[in-house]
Amino acid sequence: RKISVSLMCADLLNLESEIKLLEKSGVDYLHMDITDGHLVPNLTFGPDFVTAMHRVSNTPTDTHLMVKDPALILSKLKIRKGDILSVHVELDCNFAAMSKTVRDAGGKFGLAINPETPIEALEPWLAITDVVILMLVRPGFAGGKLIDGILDKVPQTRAYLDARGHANTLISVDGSVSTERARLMAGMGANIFVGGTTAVYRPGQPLEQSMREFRAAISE
Ligand code: S6P
Ligand code: MG
Repeated sequence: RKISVSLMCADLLNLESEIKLLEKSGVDYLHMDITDGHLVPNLTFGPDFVTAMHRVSNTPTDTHLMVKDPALILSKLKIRKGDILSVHVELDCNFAAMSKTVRDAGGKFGLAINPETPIEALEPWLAITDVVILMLVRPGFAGGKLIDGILDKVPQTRAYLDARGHANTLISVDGSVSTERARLMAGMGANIFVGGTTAVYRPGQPLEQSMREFRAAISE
């Protein structure tokens, strides 16, 4: 099981030292939310930012594109071996071509799925998908509210994937993941846990301690 920390929740004016601190605390992925102000009403990071980050860190990036034209953004990103690149399944675009680009570079292709989207939307893309990101909040912002009952989607997705011969497809959970919810979802079959303001950047508690608690919760 892996921890992916959302950098939009870090101290944005000191990201290099924030990344170093996360690495010392055992982070597995750096989660980069890229938004365009259209698919979701927010602006966060862009592809040049990810490129700059790669100059100071070898930690795999877990890039989550919340944009209307993910192929355009992907064309501006360099995928490294082990990186994850995810796009939203609700979009009408050429997922097969994007998956091929990502996999050819040694990365993993992910499909992110909004709370209200049924998991059956994944059906046509199962063979080209390595990671399913289950959104537990409405996408776009850190500190969002957990959607009622959404945790049930974790075991449902696990069963859905297993039944279709995709037991190796990873499940990532994103949005309002607390240490306690992570513990529950680990037991339900989630593999990657995105930590933000809820689990990692907790007021009044050192990051190292939050990371230790987060790790312990998903390791049980
Ligand atoms: C939400 C985004 C997420 C957030 C994450 C932050 O649109 O895709 O990756 O960065 O949810 O964590 P938290 O604990 O503040 O929700
Ligand atoms: Mg995200």
